[in-house]
Amino acid sequence: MPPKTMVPGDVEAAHQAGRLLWDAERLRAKALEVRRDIITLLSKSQTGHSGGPLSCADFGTALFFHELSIDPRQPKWPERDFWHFSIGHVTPVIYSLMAERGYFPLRDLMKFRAFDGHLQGHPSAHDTPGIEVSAGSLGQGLSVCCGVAMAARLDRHPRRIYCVMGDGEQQEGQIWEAAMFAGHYRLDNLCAVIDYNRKQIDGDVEDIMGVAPLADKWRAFEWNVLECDGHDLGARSSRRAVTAASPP
Ligand SMILES: Cc1ncc(C[n+]2csc(CCOP(=O)(O)OP(=O)(O)O)c2C)c(N)n1
Ligand SMILES: [Mg+2]
Repeated sequence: MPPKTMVPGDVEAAHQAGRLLWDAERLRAKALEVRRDIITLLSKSQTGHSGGPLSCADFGTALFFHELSIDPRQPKWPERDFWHFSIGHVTPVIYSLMAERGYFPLRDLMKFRAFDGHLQGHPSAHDTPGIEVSAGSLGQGLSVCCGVAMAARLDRHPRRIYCVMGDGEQQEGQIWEAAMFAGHYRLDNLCAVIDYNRKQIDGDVEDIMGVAPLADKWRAFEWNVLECDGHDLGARSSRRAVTAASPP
């Protein structure tokens, strides 16, 4: 059965502060809107990546509309969870999730990569309120998130920290230093999500420089790893994906 279309009240509900904990039906409907936004903004701007954004659309919706405790009207809300897409090239999905959640108006998506807009091709903390850290150079995000997670622990701040990475990105050496750090220091407030879509720009990840067996590698770095279908919003697997993949 196709997901229901959004009812007007859902727009206001989507902009609420805190952790939304939406159920699978609402998540499916919102994920469809996110996919529509991605295609629309890419068609309008005639520039940008499509593959990575679309493969993040479903678990990304679970992250923003079920899991994260944030206040889109106050991006710097001191109590907020910290989220970061280390794969900066997936801005079409990042900006769609932000707009649908209420960080800025949906119409701004039509100015993706425009000189008179605030949505750069890669996320810029200087231009877009809500983007915590600029990104684009692969491999750096988990290190940033380790620092934020360690700081939260030292401050006794209850926030959780979420880092989204790509599978091709796993070829970057810096990720493994950060993985080792998180495992050693048992950063249990840190959750890493890897979009294992088996593709990167130049082709299949396994042909270019294989990352398999990826889950076993992370387990060897002392992480609690959960493998699931990031498009399946019904079986709680995407929800579990954004809550469980963290060091024990
Ligand atoms: C350090 C660095 N090297 C190369 C690139 C160019 N680049 C942008 S996206 C991408 C592919 C990344 O693959 P993956 O992590 O699987 O993301 P997906 O293509 O699946 O979205 C590359 C190599 C980059 N942004 N940063
Ligand atoms: Mg990939």
